[in-house]
Amino acid sequence: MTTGEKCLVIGSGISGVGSVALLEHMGADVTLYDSDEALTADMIRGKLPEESRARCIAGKLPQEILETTETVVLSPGVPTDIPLVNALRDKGASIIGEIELGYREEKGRVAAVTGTNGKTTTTTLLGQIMKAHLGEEKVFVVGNIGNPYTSECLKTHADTVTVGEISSFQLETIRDFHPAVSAVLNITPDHLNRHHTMEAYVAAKENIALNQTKEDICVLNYDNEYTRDFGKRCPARAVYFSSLEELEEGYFLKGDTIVRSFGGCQRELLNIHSDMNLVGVCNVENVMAAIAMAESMGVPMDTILAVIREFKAVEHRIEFVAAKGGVDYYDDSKGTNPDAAIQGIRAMSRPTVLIGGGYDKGSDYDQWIESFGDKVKCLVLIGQTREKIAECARAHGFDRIRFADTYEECLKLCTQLAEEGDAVLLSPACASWGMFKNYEERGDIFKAYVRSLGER
Ligand code: UMA
Repeated sequence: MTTGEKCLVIGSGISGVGSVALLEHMGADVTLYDSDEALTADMIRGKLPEESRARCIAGKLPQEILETTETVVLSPGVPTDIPLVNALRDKGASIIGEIELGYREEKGRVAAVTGTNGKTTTTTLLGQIMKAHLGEEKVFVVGNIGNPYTSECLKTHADTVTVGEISSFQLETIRDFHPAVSAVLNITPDHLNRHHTMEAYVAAKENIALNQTKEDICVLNYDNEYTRDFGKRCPARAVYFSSLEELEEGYFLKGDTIVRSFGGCQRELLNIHSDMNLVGVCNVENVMAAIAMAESMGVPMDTILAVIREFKAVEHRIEFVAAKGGVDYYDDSKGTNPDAAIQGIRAMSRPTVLIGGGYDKGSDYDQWIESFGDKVKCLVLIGQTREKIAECARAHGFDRIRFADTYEECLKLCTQLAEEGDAVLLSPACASWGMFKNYEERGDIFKAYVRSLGER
């Protein structure tokens, strides 16, 4: 980045705001643009610190900016193939994402987690392990988890570790981003309206290892066909984990025990019931990935295991909320795609009233419906996808379906339908967009409702 370089940041969410501050620190001439017609330049300016001198533009981008921009920083939510981005690319502008920009100021080591599901839990756990090892002030947890990399990268130095949750959106626009250890937890269909094809989605995920070499580690799920296959082509040294098979080299689940096996030497690490507070096979996999990553970052096993024993579920991820009137309520609002929602159902051990539906990401719901088995006693549907899901459910012979027009109505209906001994699970298999600001808001409203319920 040269002083006075003309930079255009697209998107005035938290990534855009972080990018503007970093670019100004680097001496760039910055424009912050947001295509949302409902915003005004003043509203965008209001998101920036007072000292910012960035130009703010809402709605349509003036031709002059299009012509003169040298570097474009895309927020994750901005597709890389929209006409505006294509036009900027055609004019010769360099296009990067917010993660790449943050990485340019990185001075320490980086551990990066991607995957369709489990990213937040694994990133949070790994962050806590690294903090237990190095001290709070030497670890930064950034990325899709909700903390922009650009807001933290200037604090890094040779002894720090940055743990990043990196989405496929963010991986589309990296260039030099180079983690010492990466992980691809699993890949199942998601975000196909953005990536268009499964091939493009997989390629974006695999970008996490783009700049890695055999000196680096890439932790992969042996049970997922995409990630197992990637191990054969991955530029880093692949380290596998499996919840289904005993591995000669790697980490695996044997009965109720997580085992580490390398060089012909096996060690039993922990019992998944007595040593873990998390439920579900997906969490066993997340824990194995975090162990593998932490070990390769030089953390002693005793430290790793001590943190895992204390670690509680991440908010909104198969999170136990409360038992009311003999009904257990779980918030899995982060179950924003069918595969994540399947993990939610698998983790239930009671007849379950399930809340589904939301924003349409172009997902197929067949496997999710098939995973209901006898466990789901009723499916309560809300949002844009409700008819599509209901049609799919009926095609699979599942017709215990109820519709709700509002979220409030949906929550009340679930309480009426659930009997003592049942569970109510919010695990919608869809994004929250359109009805809520984000999945956190959807989960928070659910939890507030549950906590307000009396013991009937
Ligand atoms: N915008 C444009 N032009 C466009 C599209 C969007 O100007 O073509 C504008 C919107 O009007 C809006 C702004 O961009 O004002 C929003 O930017 P953004 O969607 O990138 O949102 P941020 O607030 O910057 O949050 C992003 C991530 N959002 C997305 O990927 C959609 C956050 O992940 C992430 O926590 C944050 O950066 C920090 O890294 C959220 C997410 O939903 C949690 N992620 C997806 C997921 O987990 O499934 C990938």
